[in-house]
Amino acid sequence: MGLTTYTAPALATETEPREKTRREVSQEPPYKVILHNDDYTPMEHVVAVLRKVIPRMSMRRAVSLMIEAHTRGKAVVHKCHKELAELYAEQLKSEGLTATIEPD
Ligand code: TYC
Repeated sequence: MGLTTYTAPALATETEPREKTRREVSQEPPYKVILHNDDYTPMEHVVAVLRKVIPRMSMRRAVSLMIEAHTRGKAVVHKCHKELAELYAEQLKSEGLTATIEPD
């Protein structure tokens, strides 16, 4: 007979795309945790509290943020979703610091 119909086997690249890989990306709007300066809290206490409250806060970064708040009046110490920002601000305040949150 005539020509044999030849159907190429589907290449891997021609198969149905797999479901999109799901990633752990927050859908929640970011908030800033802001540390404010004051005239009385010892610098060492500010550094210690930052390291106690904010996850993965290095000594170097805590000192730098404390100095920024001390010299400029305030410093953004963390960004995260609103509930967590509220928690960190409350914990900073319960240790005697002044902290607020605001949308990023
Ligand atoms: N200003 C304080 C002092 O001179 C130190 C300080 C720094 C306090 C940062 C609060 O968020 C702050 N002892």
